[in-house]
Amino acid sequence: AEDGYDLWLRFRPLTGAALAQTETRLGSIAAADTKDIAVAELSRGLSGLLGKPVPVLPDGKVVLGTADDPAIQALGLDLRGLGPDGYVIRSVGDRTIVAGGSRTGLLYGVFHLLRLAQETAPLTALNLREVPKIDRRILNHWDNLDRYVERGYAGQSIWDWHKLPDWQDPRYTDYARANASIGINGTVLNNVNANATILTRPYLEKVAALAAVFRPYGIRVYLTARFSAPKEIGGLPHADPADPAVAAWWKAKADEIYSIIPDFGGFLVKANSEGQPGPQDYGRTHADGANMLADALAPHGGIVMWRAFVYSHETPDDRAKQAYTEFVPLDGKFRDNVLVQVKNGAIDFQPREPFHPLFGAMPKTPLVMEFQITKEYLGFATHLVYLAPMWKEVLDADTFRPKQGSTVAKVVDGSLDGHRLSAMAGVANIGVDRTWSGSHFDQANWYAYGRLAWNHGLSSEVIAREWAAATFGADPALVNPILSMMLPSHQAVVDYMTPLGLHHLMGRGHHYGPAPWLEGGPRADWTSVYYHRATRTGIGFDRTRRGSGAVDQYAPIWADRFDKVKTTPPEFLLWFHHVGWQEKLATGRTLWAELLHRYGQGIETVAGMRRTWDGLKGKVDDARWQQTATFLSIQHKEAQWWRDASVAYWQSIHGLPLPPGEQPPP
Ligand code: GCW
Repeated sequence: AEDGYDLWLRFRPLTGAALAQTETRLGSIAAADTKDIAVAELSRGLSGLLGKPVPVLPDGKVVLGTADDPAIQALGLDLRGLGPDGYVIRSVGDRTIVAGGSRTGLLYGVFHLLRLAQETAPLTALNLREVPKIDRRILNHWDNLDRYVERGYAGQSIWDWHKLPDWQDPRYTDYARANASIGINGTVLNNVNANATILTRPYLEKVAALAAVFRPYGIRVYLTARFSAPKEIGGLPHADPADPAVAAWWKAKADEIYSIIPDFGGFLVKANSEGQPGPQDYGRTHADGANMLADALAPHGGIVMWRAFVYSHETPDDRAKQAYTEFVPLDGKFRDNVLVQVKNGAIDFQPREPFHPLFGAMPKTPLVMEFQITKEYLGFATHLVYLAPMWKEVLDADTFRPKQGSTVAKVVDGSLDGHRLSAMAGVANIGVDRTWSGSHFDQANWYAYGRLAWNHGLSSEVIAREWAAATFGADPALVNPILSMMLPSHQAVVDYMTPLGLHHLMGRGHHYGPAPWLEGGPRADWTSVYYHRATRTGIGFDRTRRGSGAVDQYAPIWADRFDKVKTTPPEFLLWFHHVGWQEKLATGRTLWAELLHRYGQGIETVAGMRRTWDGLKGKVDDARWQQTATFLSIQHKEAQWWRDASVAYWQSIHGLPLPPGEQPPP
């Protein structure tokens, strides 16, 4: 049965013209090194597509090699500038050459060729050259050592620490294959809310075993380092970065790690955020803490990714402003193997946020984009939400720093400020569920993340097409309707949960379902009323110069635009402004009527997705069809729940009747 375990690497037999073409063009393989993993992957994929074993022959049709293989050099292709990860795919006569800058690049090239074959794209006259735009394309697992995954909706962690290092679950290899197939080349194994135990010798040996499984696939491991580890597992009285004994402990720890994992990637750190320990506990700065770790890793080529997701209990200032306030003064103070990791928006992975104002504001520091693949605030695994459009919106945003055309993507890929290091991080949606991701369509978000980390210039639609063809089959009668469900799904969730710039109205703690009424509790910014500020007369967070002033963390051109209702994009209206319920918007509706309209649109889009999926019954295998149909019905019900709960609550505040034409909930 189709249970989703194979992800987008299904390789079910082709038929008709696609089969004939693949057989003619890719029916056999030649390789300088027949033991290379790229040969194994190509042969596995093609054998599936052709429904029979694909031979490896001296004069095979598909020629695999790296730029330093004499057989490849003899072909006279231009292989300059490929770097280790780049590759070329070229049709030469009746042969197809795949040449990688290294074995990793070759592996990526092979997966690209397989993708073309799965998509039933033309396989003649191929002339492709690919080099990734970002060097470190990393997954962040928020996996605890007891296998609980923080914000994970796909079951337990796939890391079975108890049985490692001796037992290496075959699933680890499948994980590596899936990641390599989309260009992911790094993984942080443990939660940013870290447990120092992972840095003890027995656990490092488990980590080394995983690293050994991943290495042939070009994937390095990284770990989250708990800042207080010297105290907790090192026997030191404190973890003050200014104390040479603390620095020496980290240095020895780094040496130990590299002695068993020579290609270890480095550390990710969440410090002085949400109760985590950090340098500020000792009156030091984020830079002091990051630099100490960076010095320990530098001799081995390791890096530090220091998170900017900080906000403090004691600071009464607008939470959206705090990361910028703390980090901008530190620009230029970090070692050159430190990167600062910034979430796409300034609050917290909301269905939609304006780009984080730190992008463009720290030109001397390489910034890592942190996206959340797991759908914490997005309905978890049962809501079908394709996230590429949301990520693209942020990547394509123009920071106007220092001038027009300075997109967030160019900040992150390092091209704007000439940084040597560049990285993107995606908080993984992976667990032991048979689908890996909690649902069939959530696999698309893992896939899209990898593809965008490789090339942020790809469109959401192109990525969705690739994924849908590989996952469900290349027939346009399947792919087109599936795309018509995926592409509007992000706007739909924004509309039925938090339209017009509303944010953080989800239930406390779990962040599932509507709770705009949330107030009280330990801290103001863990309530909903903090964010929507609804009163009898109006709603929205005033972040203008008359309010919190957050607008001035953006380049002047944005600041001026966000400062006025008229020039604020409607999708961010209530993010930046407190607006009267009865105020007329550009759409001609009052704000109250516009909210109702948007809730309704979101629900209608989901209803449309259901109808489309119903039309695919019989065209998709029963198992995947049934699960998706059921999940869509949950999503539909919950979209209505979001509207009804929100509307009832807003009415309890302002007492207005429903706008004409709107029906009360049944
Ligand atoms: O989004 C919030 C989550 C926390 C998470 C934190 C973070 C890992 O609710 O679960 O902790 O962000 O990103 O550090």
